[in-house]
Amino acid sequence: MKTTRRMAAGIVLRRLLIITAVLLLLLIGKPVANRVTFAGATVGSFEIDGNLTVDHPAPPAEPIDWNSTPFPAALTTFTDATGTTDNIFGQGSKEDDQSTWVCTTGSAPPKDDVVSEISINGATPVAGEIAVRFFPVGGMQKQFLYTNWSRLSNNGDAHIDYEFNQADPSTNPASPGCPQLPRRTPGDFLISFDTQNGGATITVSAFTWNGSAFMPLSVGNQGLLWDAAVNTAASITGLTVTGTNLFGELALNVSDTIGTIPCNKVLFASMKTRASTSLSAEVKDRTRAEPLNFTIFNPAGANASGNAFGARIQDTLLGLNQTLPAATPASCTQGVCSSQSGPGSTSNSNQVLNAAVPPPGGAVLKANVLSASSTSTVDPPTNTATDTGIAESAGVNVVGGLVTADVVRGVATAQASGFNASFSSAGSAFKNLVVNGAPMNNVNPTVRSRQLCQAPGADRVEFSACARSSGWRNFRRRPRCQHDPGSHYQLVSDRRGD
Ligand SMILES: [Ca+2]
Ligand SMILES: [Ca+2]
Ligand SMILES: [Ca+2]
Repeated sequence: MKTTRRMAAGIVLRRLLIITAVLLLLLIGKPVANRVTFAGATVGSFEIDGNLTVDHPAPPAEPIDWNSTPFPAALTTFTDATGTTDNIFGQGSKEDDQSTWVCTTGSAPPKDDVVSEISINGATPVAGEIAVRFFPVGGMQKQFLYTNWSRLSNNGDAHIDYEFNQADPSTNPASPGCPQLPRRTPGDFLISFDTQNGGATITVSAFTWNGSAFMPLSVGNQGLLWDAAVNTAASITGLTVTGTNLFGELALNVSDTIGTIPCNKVLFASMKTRASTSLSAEVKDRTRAEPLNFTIFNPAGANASGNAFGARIQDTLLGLNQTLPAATPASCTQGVCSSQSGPGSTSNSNQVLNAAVPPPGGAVLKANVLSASSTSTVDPPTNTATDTGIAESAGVNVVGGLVTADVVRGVATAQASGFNASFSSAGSAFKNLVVNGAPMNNVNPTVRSRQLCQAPGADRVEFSACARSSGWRNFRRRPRCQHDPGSHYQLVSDRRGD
């Protein structure tokens, strides 16, 4: 042949999903309607009463407690073990001197052993929580921090720390013996919860690290700028154990005490216990350091969108550029599209029977059915935005038998909350796939799976499944975007010859 002929025939199945969840912090809150329905102490419209239950008829939603549903504040949770597998500090580790820290495993003293005993509305128990939100006080938005803890034994007072560090432990460890926790840098801060007389007296104090020592910060008056309580009833709903002074909670007006924490600030938070009130005392138990979550629950500001198509055929030689089935709705530029803003669900689907490209004959692509659907959902109970696209092709024949399949089915689900993004291709499958005359094993792709097959005759066939989704956190200032690898799922046949 005097010229090189090239035929490239295209894409049997391509799937692309983009999902974004945009959760906006509403700086202008509504006035609390009816606070008198709760007789106990509140700070930041949070029930500080030593239990987890909302103790007033709801609605109104305020004031809140740990089992408020939905819980209207960003939540960071900690779990912790007890017994010989517990992550603890070794002997001689002093709170105020990270050079002495040794992180090891073993049993913490029972009174200093934080344990996962807090089960919110029947969920898997946790050892402690930190929540952050803005709430109006006298018409001004103030930032509040709410925390709780649970421990193994009430045989002694509780000395619980919540430490907030700017360094990432994976790059800046606390000490050679304790790479699990972050090294302190100036501006880090510590909030301490100390009981006396079995919980009859509680002291909340705050400190900031100046580079070499913790300096005290004023937290103002109890009942006004902070309040705290332990459980005085031996049995409370949501605590998986029985006994007083095994659960504690505090609320702190951050804005008017230690200063508002910028929501775009990356902070790692951890819980620790101390042998006594003094900051030079030994530290005992510890949790993992977790990224502090600033995500605000606001499904009204979330959006889910995505699209799907059964086949896209592009062939420059023949001048083909077609997506099947056709756009639904007509404004959709890439197959079947759906989009949902705010709570609810939207779905679209379309199909084409006996597809032949180009007609007649379908030399590039023939298929009995090409169908596609896309469903977008914003779900307030789970605080997630989800798009699921499904593309199905039956009786597929590409380029005169180069690729044949009884069924090609692609399912892609992308999900984003304010903090996490995930992708799943569960449900995707090929049936009786034959490439260039060679039968291929049926393939069931999974998340981010990638398989490369070299078929006889040097034709290249690639199967891939990956996801692109984005979730946003720290919405108040500069959003930080989290990306998973992109979302497409495709079977490509590319044949070249003389
Ligand atoms: Ca309560
Ligand atoms: Ca531990
Ligand atoms: Ca523990």
